[in-house]
Amino acid sequence: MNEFWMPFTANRQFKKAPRMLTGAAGMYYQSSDGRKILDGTAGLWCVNAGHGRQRIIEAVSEQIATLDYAPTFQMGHPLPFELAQRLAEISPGELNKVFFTNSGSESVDTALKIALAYHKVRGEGGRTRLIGREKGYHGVGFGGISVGGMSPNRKMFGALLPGTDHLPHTHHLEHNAFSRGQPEWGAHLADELENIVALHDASTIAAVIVEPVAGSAGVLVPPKGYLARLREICDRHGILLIFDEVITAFGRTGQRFGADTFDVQPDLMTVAKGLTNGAVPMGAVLVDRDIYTAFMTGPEQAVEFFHGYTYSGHPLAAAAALASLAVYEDEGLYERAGQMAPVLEDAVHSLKDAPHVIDIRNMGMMAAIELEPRDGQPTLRGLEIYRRCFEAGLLVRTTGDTIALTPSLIIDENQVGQIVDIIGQVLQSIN
Ligand code: PXG
Repeated sequence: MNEFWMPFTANRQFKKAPRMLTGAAGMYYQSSDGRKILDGTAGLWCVNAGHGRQRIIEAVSEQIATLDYAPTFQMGHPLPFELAQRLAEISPGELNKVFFTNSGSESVDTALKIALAYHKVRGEGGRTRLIGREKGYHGVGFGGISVGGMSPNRKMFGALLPGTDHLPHTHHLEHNAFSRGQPEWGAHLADELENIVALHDASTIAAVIVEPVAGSAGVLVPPKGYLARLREICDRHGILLIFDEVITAFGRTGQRFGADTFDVQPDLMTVAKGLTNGAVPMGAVLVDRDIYTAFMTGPEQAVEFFHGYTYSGHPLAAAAALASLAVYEDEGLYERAGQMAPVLEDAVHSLKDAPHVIDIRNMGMMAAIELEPRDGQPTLRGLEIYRRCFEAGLLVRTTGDTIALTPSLIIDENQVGQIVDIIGQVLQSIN
């Protein structure tokens, strides 16, 4: 029990009272004490089609028996080519070149490197600055934490990447509390990018990276018009716009991608999580065709981009991804997410008058309930709710004193009702 150094976990506390999951099917986990736990978080925002999907199990099982591993450096095997083509078909706009990674963090660092190298190959090597946003989460690589805006994830790790800057976040309860969907207030916060450009000069800025909906920070939905304004400013100054869709891709916003829902086209998009329904680690960067083309110069035998992972395009991951995408499409799960979104919205907003609630927000199949922190003890109320919900048979995420709900897209109305009932009861029962 003591040997596993658990990620993002209070290790000592957990090991005193472990919460162990031993099985999963559909919308439910099984816990080691034999209880059925309703999964309100799709694992960690990744099991979009629910657990234990037969088609994915079969695809991965067949693949491991056929070709367990093959390199993609100077060598190939069919599945990542097939998967890249599939992703190109469904991706918005011209995001039809695909670089494979093994996680969201690797996707982010890969996207940032593509952005820097893109400017370099075009003779604009002075564009080295990377702009993120306060409260942003872009994984835990050095690139991702440098553009990220979660201070606990940054402050222990030295100087980070030089030349980063951050947009202000958009979370202001005095203006946008209890918004249903996109807040009316806040598009002007995108204009801060103009100030950052004025400060550093456009010729030094390579890219801006944002989550269309900030997930880890507790479902911060972009104000109406905000993302379009970021796009305009980036265009005006030759800056690439990266959407980190590790959470928002594959149905989470009520359509395939956040870029579809918000109708704003990024130059690069990072994905992971739902790409394989969480079954095998895999990430990808979807890249605009023109960016890829800019690299395809020089002698044909020369490597164009010195980057990649042993497991880029891993056969098992690619098999899982192809099967997952097929499940999403064939079962109409993107449409279903769009249809269930108002159900989730109404359900969570019914908790408006529950004790401690200071904000409720939602977008697609994501919702958050923010609570007043206890005096002098921030996060403790959130932690207690997390524990109580688990005891009551419901898995939620809490980030600080915010409860995040991100169920699989297969959830039904009854289960949405159960989630909200349990949370309502727990809120009544704690101080
Ligand atoms: N970008 C975004 C937008 C993410 O949400 C990552 C990158 C990194 O992905 P990997 O696969 O390297 O973990 C993420 C990950 C939570 C939570 O509940 C969120 C994430 C991971 C774990 C927990 O807030 N997001």
